[in-house]
Amino acid sequence: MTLAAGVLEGNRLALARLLTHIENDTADGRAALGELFPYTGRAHLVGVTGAPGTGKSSLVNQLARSIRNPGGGQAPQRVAVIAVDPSSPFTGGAILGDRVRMRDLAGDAGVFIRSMASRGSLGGLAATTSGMVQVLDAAGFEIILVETVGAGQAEVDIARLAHTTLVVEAPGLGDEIQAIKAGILEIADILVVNKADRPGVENTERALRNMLQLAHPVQHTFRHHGTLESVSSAMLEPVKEQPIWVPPVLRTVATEGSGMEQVWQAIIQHRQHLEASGEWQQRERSRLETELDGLLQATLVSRWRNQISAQEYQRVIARLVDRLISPWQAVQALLDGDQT
Ligand SMILES: Nc1nc2c(ncn2[C@@H]2O[C@H](COP(=O)(O)OP(=O)(O)OP(=O)(O)O)[C@@H](O)[C@H]2O)c(=O)[nH]1
Ligand SMILES: [Mg+2]
Repeated sequence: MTLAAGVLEGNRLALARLLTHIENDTADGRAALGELFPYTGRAHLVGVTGAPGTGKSSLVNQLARSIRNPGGGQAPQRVAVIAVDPSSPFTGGAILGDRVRMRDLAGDAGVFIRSMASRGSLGGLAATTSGMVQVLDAAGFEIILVETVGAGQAEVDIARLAHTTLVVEAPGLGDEIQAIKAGILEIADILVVNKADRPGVENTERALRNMLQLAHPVQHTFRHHGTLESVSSAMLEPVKEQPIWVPPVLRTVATEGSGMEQVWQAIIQHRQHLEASGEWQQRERSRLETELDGLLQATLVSRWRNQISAQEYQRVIARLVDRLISPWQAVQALLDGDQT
């Protein structure tokens, strides 16, 4: 039986092994992705990002528990967690978080947790994460939580991958300022102020709400050819009266598990909003477009690098460094063998 067939049957060992193939970007892994792709497109991808140490791992852990034990007689959804680059050099907290998570949720067949450190594959972190998400989606996990440490570009990449993006802040880190710098509000669908047991929570919350008020009545963010763009909603309104999603600001104490039900409900509401507004389809399309674009670029560059000799490459760089040719001329020389 192929690994892909094993995954479709719900075999956890096959799932774990296939994820390793994806992480290492093997030929078998790519073949399996081809087999599984028709079974994808059902999962709700939730990105969880934010500054180091804000409590993302703790939150994801508690959220997974909440999802597995929903109130009001709802059927629990199957949840998978991918922790990207868990060995944060800043806090080291995530490794501990991972262990705690394992222990809490171990033995529940409706939960699957995977850490991912490698980012060496073709197409980089985004391609690997996206492949893993496809495998978990095909395996029948309905909610896939992807935790990344916010460091600029990674946050934006996750937002492009996810249907719903949670940005986690914590009081007292000067995060309000960081948020503006990173343009984090642009990508946040739900804002979580974690560590609400700490002093300064009101300030953080107020700062976020103020920024949202500035941002939301006049701005509408959408994805166009994989890039985030925003236009004034006045420009959109004549075209179509679209319900606008204003990101809620929610308090949590992840270490105690408080506020989780509200976060989970907000995630469900966001999905309903995406479906009702037609944005779900738009995001699906731009997600796939972005992925294709990334893979295409990586593949073309790597193909081209394979056919040019290292010697030739070094020769052009030497000429560039000596300022005999400009960067554009260097590109031309490498692509067209132009002997400028
Ligand atoms: N007081 C308090 N501490 C918390 C809360 N949530 C998490 N912590 C603590 O904050 C530290 C970091 O938590 P993590 O969950 O590892 O944070 P993280 O954002 O995943 O960290 P990185 O992945 O390293 O960026 C740990 O010591 C947690 O116990 C909270 O709500 N209140
Ligand atoms: Mg973490």
